[in-house]
Amino acid sequence: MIDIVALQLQAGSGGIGRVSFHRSKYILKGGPDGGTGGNGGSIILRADAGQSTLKRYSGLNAISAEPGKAGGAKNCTGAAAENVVVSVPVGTCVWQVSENTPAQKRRLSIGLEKKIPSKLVERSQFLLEKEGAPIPPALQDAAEEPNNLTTKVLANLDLASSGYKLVATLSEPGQEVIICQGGFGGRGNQLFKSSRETTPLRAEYGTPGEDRWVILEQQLLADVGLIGLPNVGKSTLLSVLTQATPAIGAYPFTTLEPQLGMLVSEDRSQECVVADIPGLISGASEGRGLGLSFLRHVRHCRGLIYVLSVADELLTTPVSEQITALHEQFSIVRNELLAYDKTLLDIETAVCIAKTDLYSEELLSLLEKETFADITPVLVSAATHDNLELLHNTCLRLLSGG
Ligand SMILES: Nc1nc2c(ncn2[C@@H]2O[C@H](COP(=O)(O)OP(=O)(O)OP(=O)(O)O)[C@@H](O)[C@H]2O)c(=O)[nH]1
Ligand SMILES: [Mg+2]
Repeated sequence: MIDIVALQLQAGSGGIGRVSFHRSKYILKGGPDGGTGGNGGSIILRADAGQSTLKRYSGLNAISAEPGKAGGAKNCTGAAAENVVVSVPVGTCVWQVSENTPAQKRRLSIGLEKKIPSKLVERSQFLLEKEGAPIPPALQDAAEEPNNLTTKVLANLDLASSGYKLVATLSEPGQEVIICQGGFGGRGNQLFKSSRETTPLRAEYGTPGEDRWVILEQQLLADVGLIGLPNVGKSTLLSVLTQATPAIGAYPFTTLEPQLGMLVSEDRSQECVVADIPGLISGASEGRGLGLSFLRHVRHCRGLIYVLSVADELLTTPVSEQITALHEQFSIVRNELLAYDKTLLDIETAVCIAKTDLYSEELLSLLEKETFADITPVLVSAATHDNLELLHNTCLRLLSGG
């Protein structure tokens, strides 16, 4: 799943203003008639309910809109360029890495929802020695290119503490953000005519388009996340709680990407999106196993369910060891969450002990009295569906805020 990409977004600059003078059969040198350039195309991000991933933007480095056309003679205004609409999945966050000067000016003065009016935009002029002389090139103003945003770095990036700015969140279908506004067309020499300046040889450059490097991050919009060590039975629980059909395997790291399923209350009045998160291991915060990049997705969950189970090889050991192992699992997962982002510990939590069909009566009766950080665990078997309804209700309880 491609859920994070870095891209340069470049709006088009405005078309250059024209220096020209009216010519006709009987008038050799008429008044100035250089037209204004057209506006550059803007880049608009739009949340599209039909878009499920950011995959189409992976491997792309830049998306640009065209510049406006130059102004023409005879007071012709250059054509404006088309806007470019970039469709992203609902739930996409836009983090800014760098921006050029016009991009910064609008962001700080107007915000990205609105366009900056032309009167607030700085313009620069050029002066020709004579009509038809070459136009000196305009100064360039580009956003600084980041040099460290490889796919691997992106996958493990903790955006919240990266220093990048969250500039927009597209959470509603159809929501739009003008992420880069196109430049304005430069005025032609016709507009500089005055009683003192009857033959102006000056006109304006088009203003530069906004240029931004951004990271687009797709948030999985899950209500409840299932977290735990590899192989504890998270995907199996998702498959029995919801209609989802995740891969299930008798080995660690079967799940490589978060999976979602929809759980519906019996009276169909409530829906809860449950996410099965790949297994965490001790040291995941230092990049071991699959790392912790997936925890990015649980940050917005209403509730987290820690899934614990006794590993097959411990099923024949004394029950006290089994219980100790469960407590160890709980603290490993908790410590990894803490290392990733301590605010994850503020999310409403439940504990589920899975695979109870495999356990001895003795273990089960002791587990009934056990608590994990003061939380009474729900004892469940996905194989026999024992207590499944209780877990089902736990998800709905977390959804409605505990
Ligand atoms: N007997 C029994 N086996 C179970 C139960 N739940 C899961 N298992 C088995 O446990 C193994 C791991 O299950 P998964 O659901 O893939 O575990 P996971 O936590 O998603 O694992 P990762 O994706 O690797 O993190 C599989 O062989 C399952 O068949 C259960 O309730 N009873
Ligand atoms: Mg799994």
